[in-house]
Amino acid sequence: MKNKKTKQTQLKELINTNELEFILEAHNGISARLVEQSGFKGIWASGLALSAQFGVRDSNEASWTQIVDMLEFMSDVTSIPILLDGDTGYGNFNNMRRLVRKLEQRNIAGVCIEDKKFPKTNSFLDGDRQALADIDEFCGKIKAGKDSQEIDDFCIIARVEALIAGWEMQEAITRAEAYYAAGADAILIHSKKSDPGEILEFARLWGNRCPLVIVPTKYYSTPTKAFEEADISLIIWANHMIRASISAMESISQQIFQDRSVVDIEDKIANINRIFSLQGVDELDQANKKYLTIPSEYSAVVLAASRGKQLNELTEEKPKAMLNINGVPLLQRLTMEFKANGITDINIVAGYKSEAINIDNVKIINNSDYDSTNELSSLYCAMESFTDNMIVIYGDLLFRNYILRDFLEASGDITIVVDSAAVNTEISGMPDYVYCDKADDRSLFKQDINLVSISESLQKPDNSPSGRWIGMLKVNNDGKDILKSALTELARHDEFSSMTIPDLLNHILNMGNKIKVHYINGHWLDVNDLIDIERAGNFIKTSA
Ligand code: SPV
Ligand code: MG
Repeated sequence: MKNKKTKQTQLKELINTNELEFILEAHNGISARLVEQSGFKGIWASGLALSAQFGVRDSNEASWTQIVDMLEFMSDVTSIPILLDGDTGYGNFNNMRRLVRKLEQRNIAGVCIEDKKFPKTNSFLDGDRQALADIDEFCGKIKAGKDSQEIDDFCIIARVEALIAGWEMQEAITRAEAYYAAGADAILIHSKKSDPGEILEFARLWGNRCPLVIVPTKYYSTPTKAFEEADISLIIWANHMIRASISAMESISQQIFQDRSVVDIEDKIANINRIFSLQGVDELDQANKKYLTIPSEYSAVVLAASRGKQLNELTEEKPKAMLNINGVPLLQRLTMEFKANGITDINIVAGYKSEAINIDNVKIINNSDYDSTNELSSLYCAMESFTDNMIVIYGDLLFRNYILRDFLEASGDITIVVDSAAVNTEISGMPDYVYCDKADDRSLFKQDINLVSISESLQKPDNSPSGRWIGMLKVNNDGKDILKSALTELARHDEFSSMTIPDLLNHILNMGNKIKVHYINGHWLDVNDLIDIERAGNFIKTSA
């Protein structure tokens, strides 16, 4: 679980515990994450490392806003506090005030400033020649920083560079006292010596007046126990992540260059999934599931097993669904329509002259008993391919593209498309009259309409139907299971071989399920006879 304390409080506590604590350098988002994952309780945003990763010198060549921008990335991906190596505060007291406010806004826990002059250079470069800041001026900077902070626990650490610049121990103590009196939360005493002598001496003289922070870069071989015994509060491992990355990148880049191949380095470097995990890809996956409405993936089952006898010699060599309308087979148009709507899992139940169906990227399911069976048997053959979101459609259907697009968005477990304008129009095939609980009021708003029954003939002359089913239905959510169980049940029926989809729909209703109706007004046709072919040709010309 994430630490609930603010990052500022975490840092403050880290500095003030009686235990010796450690923070490690990081210089960008990914290194910051790695530091946290290793178990560190804090991050040192090193000026040396940050400027190095930009490829510039540690001499205030990177602007302070560039540094702060990087800190924002580092802070966003971590939950442990970041202590910024703020060099000299990037100017005078006024720059320091602004820095503190900007750091707080980016949730940085504290800043360490050193008593040198702007622009500073790294302490390990020409240390002796580095001019120290005037004590009073530096105290003013500390006070200004403390006065401008709005978060109580934001830490300002004063770094004493007297020993680096070649001054006596007394100068270091004098400065530390002044900085502490000015409000510093801790003193960082720095040394460039390879033994810890002067640091341990300083600690002894300081006598725990306030927390002491050290950077054992040069005197790294000192056993940690010695620092513990000297009552040091915080150790900064100040540059080890950037150095580790330089070594790794250097050797890998040289090897790739020499080998002219990456085969031998593949196992030596992090794999791509490791990058994804450090970037938090899993969190985005979870968030996608929570917040993004991903359109359901639909499949389609197209019933195309029949010959279409009324079309005589036109269907001698191919099934009706392969009839060319203005040069393109009906099934081809249908698959194009599906693909335009993102439906790529297309299952065509073929029967008569199935070998003539030469459509790319579709699955052909054979109903070998097509001659002696009807629609439900074909649908039954496709049962293995049923998916949770699925369109079932006749293969001889032509419709304007908005019809499928809108239908896919309609809600309901099982939904059918009903043309409310086609009640009285002359039709060639089965009329499939639909009776609904509400007539189509043709409003622009979505209506909640339920199917009451569907029949091939007018039920009662005075009970006019609400429309005609066009031969398109879909299932969502539980709809697939309902459809499957109804189909399985009817398959045991003696008359199953002669049953149609309307028989199935009525059975589903009789089982106590609801079927929703999506009304349209024209803009479709099916092809049953020669007149239909002419109408279809015109339909395509006018819909284009
Ligand atoms: C840094 O990490 O940038 C520091 C520590 O300031 S040192 O490089 O030792 O000066
Ligand atoms: Mg630095």
